[in-house]
Amino acid sequence: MLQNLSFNRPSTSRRMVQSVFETESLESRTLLSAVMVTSSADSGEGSFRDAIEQANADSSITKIKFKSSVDLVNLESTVEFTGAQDLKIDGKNVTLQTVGEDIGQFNLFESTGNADLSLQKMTLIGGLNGIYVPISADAEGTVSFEGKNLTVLDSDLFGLHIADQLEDSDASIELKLNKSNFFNNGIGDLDYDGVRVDEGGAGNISAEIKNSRIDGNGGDGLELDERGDGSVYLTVKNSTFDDNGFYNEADLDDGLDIDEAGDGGIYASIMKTSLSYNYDEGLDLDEEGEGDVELMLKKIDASWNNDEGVKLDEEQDGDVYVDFKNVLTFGNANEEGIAIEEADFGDFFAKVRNVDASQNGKDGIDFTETGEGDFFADFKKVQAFDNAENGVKLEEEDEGTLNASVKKIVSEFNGEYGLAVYQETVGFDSYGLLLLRQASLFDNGFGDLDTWDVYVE
Ligand SMILES: [Ca+2]
Ligand SMILES: [Ca+2]
Ligand SMILES: [Ca+2]
Ligand SMILES: [Ca+2]
Repeated sequence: MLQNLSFNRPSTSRRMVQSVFETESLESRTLLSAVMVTSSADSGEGSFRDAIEQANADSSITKIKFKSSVDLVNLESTVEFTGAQDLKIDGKNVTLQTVGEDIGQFNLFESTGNADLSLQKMTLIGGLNGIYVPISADAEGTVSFEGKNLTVLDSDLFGLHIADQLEDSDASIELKLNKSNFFNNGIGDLDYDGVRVDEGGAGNISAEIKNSRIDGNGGDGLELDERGDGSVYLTVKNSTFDDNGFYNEADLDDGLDIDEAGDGGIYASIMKTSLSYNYDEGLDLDEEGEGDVELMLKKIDASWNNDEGVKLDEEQDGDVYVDFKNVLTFGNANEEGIAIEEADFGDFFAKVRNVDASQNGKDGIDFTETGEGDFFADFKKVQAFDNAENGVKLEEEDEGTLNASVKKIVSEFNGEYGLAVYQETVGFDSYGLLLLRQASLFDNGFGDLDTWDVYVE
């Protein structure tokens, strides 16, 4: 059943009204921009499948809306949107699911025409992938996916997979999630995540995650994998990436994992977010090839992970800038609370305010700059209690110098040093400098302060 819903949009309706007056014999077909789903059946008139088939055949259809009485659809095969036009689906809180022998057998929804998609008020349960968006070679510009009040549960493989490494298109990928949930996906095989974006060829990944829960998935909660030219831009606010990575003991996974390779950097800003109880790292950033990393963390809890709470590796040309404020990283069992390494050419700038890194399996905080380049560390109000190794370790290696300011640090009862600050002097390097103020360093196993080639002021 087709219904004209265009009149919900004032600008369109004005145009429509005008055109009705202008051309009295207007064909009804030109008014069909939306289709209503009125049937809970898998297929046939009024079904979701029928609505998508109409959109596949008619690129003027850009909206599909469920009638609110349609609240549960048992799908018997994949619903595939092949159109290239923008498509907005308003599920009105519908659940699309598999039952019986169909559970985990096919993708619930696929979009194969490089369309910009917006899905809202929908729950998808028990697919092979919940939502699969393969990008083809001819995609250009930006392919966007927006989920609002979107929930994907119990997928064998990915909850949501946007795949641009199949044909490495020139297009960028944009992902926006708001009030969305991805739970218990990746339960049928190794290394399948709640949400995965694979970006290949030219183009960036831009992702904005707000008010969302990406918890309890077998692989990573969210993985952004960017290859070739292009960067990763990520904003996260008020979300959780907890309890992910349990599927395989030999290959445990993270809360939030970003891998960036080739030219381009990682620019991530994460606020009011939990990255805890994951089986590998809470937050894991790897940047290879040319490019910088800028990481801003504010009001973050990255605790009780098996490995690091926060881990960042920058491996080749490029700098690292981190700005951390109000970060708790506690009880990460086998590794550091926060571990960052800047390698090869490039500098490392670290501003740290009000961070508590305690009871971790190695150091509380371990920042290392290696290869050519300098290290600037500005720490204020840091607590590090009872870590198995050092409370805080700052290390500059190879060419370059260290310039550190550490104020109001409380670092006690750690297994090795309370504060360890090291520079390796090479060639004409001068000694490093540590400005230390209001430090409370007591009862650390190897000693309270240890330095090499650093003047302490
Ligand atoms: Ca691309
Ligand atoms: Ca890249
Ligand atoms: Ca570097
Ligand atoms: Ca250096």
